[in-house]
Amino acid sequence: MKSSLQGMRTLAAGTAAGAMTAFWGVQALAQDLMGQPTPKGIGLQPAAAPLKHDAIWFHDVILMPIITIITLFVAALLIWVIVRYNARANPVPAKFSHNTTIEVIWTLVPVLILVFISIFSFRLLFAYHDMPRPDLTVKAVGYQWYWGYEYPDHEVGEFISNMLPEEDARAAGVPYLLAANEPMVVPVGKTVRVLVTAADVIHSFAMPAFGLKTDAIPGRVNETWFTAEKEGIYYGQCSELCGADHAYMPIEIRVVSQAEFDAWIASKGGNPAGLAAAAAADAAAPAVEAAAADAATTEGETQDAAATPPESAAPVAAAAAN
Ligand SMILES: [Cu+2]
Repeated sequence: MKSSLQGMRTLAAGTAAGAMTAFWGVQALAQDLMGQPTPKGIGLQPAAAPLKHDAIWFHDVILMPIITIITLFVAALLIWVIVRYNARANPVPAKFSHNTTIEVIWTLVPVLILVFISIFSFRLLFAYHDMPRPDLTVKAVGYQWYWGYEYPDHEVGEFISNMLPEEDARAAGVPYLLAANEPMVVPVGKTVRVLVTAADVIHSFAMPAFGLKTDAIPGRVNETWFTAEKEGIYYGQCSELCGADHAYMPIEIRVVSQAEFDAWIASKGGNPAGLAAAAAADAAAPAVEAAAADAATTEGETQDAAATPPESAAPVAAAAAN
């Protein structure tokens, strides 16, 4: 009995040591790639945006220690019960079935652990909602099975981003299944507001290096944001099962310098002035709308206004038609 237990202990110690070596060995071997998954990697992708730093901190500093302690504690309890209270070691079991103190403890302690986690969890959630003033907006539309990107501030209409075919990806030395023929391009260090929606079924816009995962829902616009810290190529994928080619609609984001971004916008036939131009247009638009609204209210009943457009609004309507 004693020798078999000792054998088990040695085996357990050996297994644990082996597992730890494998764990740290993999950690040491795998130099995590920026913006894409690493073969044999087990950690989160390295962060390239503020939200991801916060998410990694929450995972590594708050969640993992709690998970580890609870797992070890429960495993130790199980082993203790198996060894100490089996039929041979404890032939006459106790007859009690309640213990108020322990019941209060095992109700309260998990509640307190969850409250503790929620403090940091909510902080992270609020950080996601607390978008700084965006420097540019990109609209991402999910389709079966590709993405469409539009730059409304820069007057770049929607263009389609498909997965790069295998031969092209191999020839270009980029990861097949992750690389796209038309990437989303954004300037480094600028806050990008991403408006996410879909045209057919639910998709999900996910970019691990930026800590993003936002559902793309038909008829709804979800909003998320990132500020890319480093130039480079970042890969993500649709993260909602959306049909047969769900695995073949990657997301590629290229983070480039402002000058390169402006050149890219120009090559797409857009206006590199971007938000400034859009703000000027916005400033002009409300004046026209207000004039039309004023005219409608002075006309009296809305039905009349709808039936016969007021004279002052007529030129606006005519201009819009032209
Ligand atoms: Cu999808």
